[in-house]
Amino acid sequence: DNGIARPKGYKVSYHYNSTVEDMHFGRTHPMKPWRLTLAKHLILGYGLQYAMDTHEALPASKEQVCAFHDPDYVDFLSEVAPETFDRLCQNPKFAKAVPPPHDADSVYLGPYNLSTSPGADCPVFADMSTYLFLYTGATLAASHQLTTGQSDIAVNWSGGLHHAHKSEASGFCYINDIVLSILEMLKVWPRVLYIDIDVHHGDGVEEAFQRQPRVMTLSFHRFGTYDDTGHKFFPGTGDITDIGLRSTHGEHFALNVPISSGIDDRQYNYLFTSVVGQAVKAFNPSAIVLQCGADSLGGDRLGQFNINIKQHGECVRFVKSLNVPLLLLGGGGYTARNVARAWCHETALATDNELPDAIPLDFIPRPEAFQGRGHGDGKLFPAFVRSHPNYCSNSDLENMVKKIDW
Ligand code: ZLM
Ligand code: CA
Ligand code: ZN
Repeated sequence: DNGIARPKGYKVSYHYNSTVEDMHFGRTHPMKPWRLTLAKHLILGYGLQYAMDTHEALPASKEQVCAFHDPDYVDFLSEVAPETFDRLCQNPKFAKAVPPPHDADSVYLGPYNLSTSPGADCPVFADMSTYLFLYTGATLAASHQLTTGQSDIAVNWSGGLHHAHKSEASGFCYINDIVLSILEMLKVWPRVLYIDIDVHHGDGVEEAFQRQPRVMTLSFHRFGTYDDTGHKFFPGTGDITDIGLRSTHGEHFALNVPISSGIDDRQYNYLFTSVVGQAVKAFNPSAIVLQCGADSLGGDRLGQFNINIKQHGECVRFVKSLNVPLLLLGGGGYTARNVARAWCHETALATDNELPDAIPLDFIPRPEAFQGRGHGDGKLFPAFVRSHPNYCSNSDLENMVKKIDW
């Protein structure tokens, strides 16, 4: 008996298709879908499948994806593969989407910001269409569970790809499954709150709903320039002054919390609870979508925060305590073993289970991924070495919360 139980009085559904794990963006590309394999191993190793209904996801249809995306872009995504890319680029329907040559990196960019060059953010890789339509199908199935009242919390760790635009891929994101799920929710609920704790700004979701007062978007993210290069942290948008378009009544429906590198648990918790608390009070959401990007964790390959797994989870706990239908999605996360830890812990929180710190190493296929110094010593909540100097002063954070108050 592993002590794992179903939550009392509410239902959790888990949406996933293991096929996504086998995808490769490229050998050294930071996005590693096999982080989802590690997450699955921990979730099954701890026995959390007994606490929720697990659903095998089916691919989204082209029609479903066209609810937000441009139909030509969707055609391109459904047909593209490394072998078909050059031929598709010759098709006049797609030729118009080719951007001017990009000089920042010496990477050739094709239509829709896609590229077969391995150095690109959004490469064309083998079986890419399968991957895209599956993570989207899982998010749509999860939101369907919520809108039909069959689940109170629905989870898809393979989704949460917040940078994709209507007719352009961006920042490892091709189909914006978040926008598609919110559009479904708007069919049954008056107001949807979107919260994004990925270390990057949730620009694609914010942009899609800038004229929709029934959706409030709120992103916490690293903002500013790198010390060494002076380049902007991706995507460069989401300053505190970015509040979306104002309605005729003067209200605004986008909130952004730009953060410097090195923020610690206590500071992040202060920002999150203050700002989310205010947003919920003012907006009174009927449902919430929480993008749980794990690149905000300390030790992430791309992120620059010092957040521990417990604090990342506290954001989920806080949002769950608001007791409205909740969609939990993944997103970024580039140190695979920690992504797996965070999303396993958050699956436990969703189902009201508390997990022991000692990972059940005998019950997982690849225990070495979580063992040894530097890999977290077999613990679910290892202490991260504080890897980034903290540039966040308490007074700056307090002033930011005051500015956001309305
Ligand atoms: N170059 N390879 C977060 C999306 C972050 C834009 C600078 C491409 C990388 C990165 C790609 C193998 C989410 C930018 C970067 C290099 C223009 C970003 C391929 C390393 C590699 O080694 C790499 C050769 C690659 C990409 C690093 N790209 C780091 N940061 C960002 C996008 C997505 O977490 O928010 C949600 C899933 N892109 O900074 C450049 C400006 C492209
Ligand atoms: Ca964010
Ligand atoms: Zn990110």
